[in-house]
Amino acid sequence: MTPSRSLLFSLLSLVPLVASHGFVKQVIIDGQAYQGSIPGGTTNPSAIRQISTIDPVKGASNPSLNCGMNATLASDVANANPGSQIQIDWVGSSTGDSNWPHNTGPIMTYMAACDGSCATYDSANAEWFKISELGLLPGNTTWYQSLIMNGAMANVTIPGNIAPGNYLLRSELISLQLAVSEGGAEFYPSCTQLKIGGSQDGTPSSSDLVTFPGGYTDTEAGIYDPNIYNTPVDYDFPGPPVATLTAGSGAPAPSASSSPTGSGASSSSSASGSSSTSSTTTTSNSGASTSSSTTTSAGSSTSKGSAMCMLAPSSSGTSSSSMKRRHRLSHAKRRL
Ligand SMILES: [Cu+2]
Repeated sequence: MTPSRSLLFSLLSLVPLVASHGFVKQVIIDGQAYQGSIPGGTTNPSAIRQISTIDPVKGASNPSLNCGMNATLASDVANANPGSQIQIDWVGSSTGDSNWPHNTGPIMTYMAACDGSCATYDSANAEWFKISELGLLPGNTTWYQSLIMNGAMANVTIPGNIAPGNYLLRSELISLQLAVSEGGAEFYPSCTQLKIGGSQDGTPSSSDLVTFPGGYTDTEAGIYDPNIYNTPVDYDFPGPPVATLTAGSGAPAPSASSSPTGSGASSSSSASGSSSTSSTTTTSNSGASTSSSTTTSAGSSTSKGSAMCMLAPSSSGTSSSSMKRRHRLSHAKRRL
C-alpha cells in the first residue's frame, strides 16, 4: 500500500467516530432563525453556546451536562416572549449536513434564570426548571426523537406566564440506544441565550429546580434502562417534573418590602394552591398563557398528543402532511 493510500485509510477510519452524533444548527424563535456555530469550528456571533465536538456528553456527573461538550459563552442574546414558539434544529454529522442520527430516547427542555445577561453568565451553578418533556408517541413503541431523525425540529413553547428577564434555554436529547448498560446513555444538551420580555410574573418553585450536573444520576430509570427495547416501552423521564410557574412563587419575599399585616394574604397563595394542574395556575393571564403546559396537562402517558406541536413544518423527511396539518391545528387551537 502506498503511503498516500494508508493515510487515506487511516483518515477514513476516523469517520465513524464522528458520523453518528450531532448538534443544534439553529434555533428559530417565532419565525426568526438564529444560527449556531459548528462544533469545534469557527466561532460566529450567535445566541447559541458553541460546543467543542458533536460527541455526546457521557456520564451524569460530567460538567458538560450543563450546556453541552465544553460549551462556551455566546456573544448574542435572542429576544423572546412568554408564549414564544421555539423550534430547535438538531442535525447530524460534524457539519450538520445530515439528519439527527438517533431515534431512541426523550426530548426535554429546561430554562434557567441568568444572573445578568446570559452572554456573560457562567451557568455551572444555574438552577434549571423543566418546561417540556417528550418521550414516546401514542402506542409507546416509537419515540418523538424518531421524528427528529426524520427531519423534524423539536418544538417547545416558552411558558405563557413566565416573568421577564434573562434566561438560558436548554434543549436536551438523550439517546438511549446504548442505555441497556449503565453509563451508556448519550446526553446532548444545547443552550440558547434569551432575553424574555413581557410583564408576566410566573416563577418556578424551588422544589422544581436542579443543577446540571446534579439533576440526573447514571442509575435512575430513564437513563439506565435495560428494558428500553421492550415494547410497549414504559418510560420514566429523568429529572424533575415539568414545572408549573406561579405568581410570586411563595415564601421568601416578605423581608424585602411587604407590610407585616399583609403576610400570606397575597394572591400568590391562591395561585400556588392550584398547582395540581398546570393549566389552572394561569387563569388570570390571557389565553396564550396556557400553551406552555400542553405537554403536561393531558394526564395519561399515552395522551401526549398535544406534543404534536413538535412536528415543525420542516423540509426533509417523512412527516406526513396530515401530521403537519395537525401541528398547525394544535397551534391554532392553542392561540384561541
Ligand atoms: Cu450519536
